[in-house]
Amino acid sequence: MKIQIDELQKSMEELLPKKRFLHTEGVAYLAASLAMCYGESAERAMIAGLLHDNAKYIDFEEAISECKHHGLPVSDVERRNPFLLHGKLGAYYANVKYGVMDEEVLSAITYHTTGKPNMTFLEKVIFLSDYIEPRRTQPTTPSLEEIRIIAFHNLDLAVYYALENTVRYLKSTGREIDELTIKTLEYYRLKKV
Ligand code: DGI
Ligand code: FE
Ligand code: FE
Repeated sequence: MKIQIDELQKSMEELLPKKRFLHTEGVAYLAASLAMCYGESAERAMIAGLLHDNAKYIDFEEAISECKHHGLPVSDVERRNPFLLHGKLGAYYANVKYGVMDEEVLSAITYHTTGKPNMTFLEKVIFLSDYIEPRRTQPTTPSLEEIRIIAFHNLDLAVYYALENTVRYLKSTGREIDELTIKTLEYYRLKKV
């Protein structure tokens, strides 16, 4: 089955609150631009971008029970921070509700919040586009403007800066950090030197 981007876009517009839909579109177009910049498939990037937050508004109890129901593992950290589940549950829905069969697209959705070591091109592009899409405004070091420029020259370095900022922010607010987030940061820190 051929995925129709226009239809996905319409589905997400109906499913998501306005602000989240605008973020979703921003991620999709930015991911497509990065794919073009690096000579990769803009279509896959659009599909992954459009679907990456499709499970964001499932309530937490339902997300946990949906995961259990469909055989998706829920770690202790995820049970305590159930919003972390919207990646893997979103990938599951991308497959069963929206007909996505492409494993790389599904994996990019699964890991878009924590990242993971040694990501594929598409995994990196979705992880990063989520962080630097034009509507994001959070203060970062280097600044978001700088990370945006770096993204079009050195994807791994931009991923590292995005993660470093996320972990710094999570530590400053005393939030629990998933092991995968830490492992990803360590992986890209070592890659940088
Ligand atoms: O869904 P979005 O808001 O577009 O973006 P996202 O899926 O990347 O989620 C962003 C939030 O996820 C951000 O506030 C940082 C947080 N996050 C990323 N890794 C971890 C984490 N939060 C916790 N508690 N632990 C993590 O390891
Ligand atoms: Fe998300
Ligand atoms: Fe997002």
